[in-house]
Amino acid sequence: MKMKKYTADTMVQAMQQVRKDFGDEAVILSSTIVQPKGLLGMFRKKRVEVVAGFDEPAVLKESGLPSADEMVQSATSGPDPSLEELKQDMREVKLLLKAAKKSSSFDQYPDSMQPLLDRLTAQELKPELVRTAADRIFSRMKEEKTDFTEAEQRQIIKELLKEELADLPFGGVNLKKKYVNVLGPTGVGKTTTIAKIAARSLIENKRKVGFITTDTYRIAAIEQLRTYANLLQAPVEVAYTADDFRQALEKLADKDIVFIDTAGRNYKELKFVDDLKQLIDFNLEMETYLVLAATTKESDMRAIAEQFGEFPIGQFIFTKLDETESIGPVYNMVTDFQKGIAYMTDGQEVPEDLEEATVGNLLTLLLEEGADA
Ligand SMILES: Nc1nc2c(ncn2[C@@H]2O[C@H](COP(=O)(O)OP(=O)(O)O)[C@@H](O)[C@H]2O)c(=O)[nH]1
Ligand SMILES: [Mg+2]
Repeated sequence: MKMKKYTADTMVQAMQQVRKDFGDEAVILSSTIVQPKGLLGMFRKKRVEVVAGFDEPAVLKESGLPSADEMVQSATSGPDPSLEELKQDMREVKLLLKAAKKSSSFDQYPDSMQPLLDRLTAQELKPELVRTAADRIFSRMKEEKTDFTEAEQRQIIKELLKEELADLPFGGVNLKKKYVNVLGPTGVGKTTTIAKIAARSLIENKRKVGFITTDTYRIAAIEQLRTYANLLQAPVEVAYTADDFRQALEKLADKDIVFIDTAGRNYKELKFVDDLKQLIDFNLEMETYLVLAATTKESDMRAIAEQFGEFPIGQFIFTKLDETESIGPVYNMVTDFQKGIAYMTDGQEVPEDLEEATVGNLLTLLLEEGADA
């Protein structure tokens, strides 16, 4: 077997050289990322080292990995390596292959950046954004000719992510609009969340609160809202029709803030969109929130947000942050749909488990929560 070592900037370039010399039949025996040595080595590009071979027996082609026995027979030049040595090499090759499969595509950045990049990837932040962040950190390091601690790197990412959120509204009810309306799929926590917000408005802001529910599909849903409202000694009006809704508005005329609960329906169906538009007067001075559970798959959240595109959604509310480790999708939704967050909730306790959203607390969750540095 002929073997040759290649060094190149990227794996693709290395493979091109291999193919030029050996054609498509070449076997890659090992591939290693080489970090240039020395203090400033980290600022130099990493190189890829590939050992390729050709003229292997058929068995090898099938297995995809060179077998030690075959290699002993085919190693024609130089002193014969012992079987043990070859077996050891084989194990290393296997480990390398495994590592190559697992490693992120962020190999070109210094080792000191890997923990943070791993975290952002684990958070399921968009890969393009992680790469932009990585480039920014790395170019600052090069400018200042110094390595940064993880805390310093986090600061740079924070600035970047903050810029992306700069123009979006964050924070909860401003108490200027009388009506607060929550939309969203079933079970995400709409009813629980308005109970929490209402309790805060009553207890902290001393506002007179009332409720209207249009979720009349299940008796239990009305009872659930009544239970919370009773605790707050606040009235609940049930609206089955647009007329009921208008009457409810009149009955609650003396309230400072009125919370409107809705049923989760499939708003891809135009009929439900129309029903809700008929029922609720969206021209009122109203804040309309789309409630999403942070536990929902990002692709499903997107589909839901699109479904609700017919409604004048001002901000998102994200619930169930206590039940997920990855906050990236929350961030991705905010930037992609260009909507800020009013509240985030992290538990079932009313009214405790509710937090007004700020850019700061979103970024803390994303970058710092649970981090050991
Ligand atoms: N773990 C967790 N559960 C929540 C949270 N918010 C709501 N829930 C629970 O989710 C379930 C559905 O809530 P509900 O308010 O009835 O959802 P709705 O159908 O959208 O009105 C209930 O068991 C709530 O206690 C949250 O932030 N964290
Ligand atoms: Mg409900």
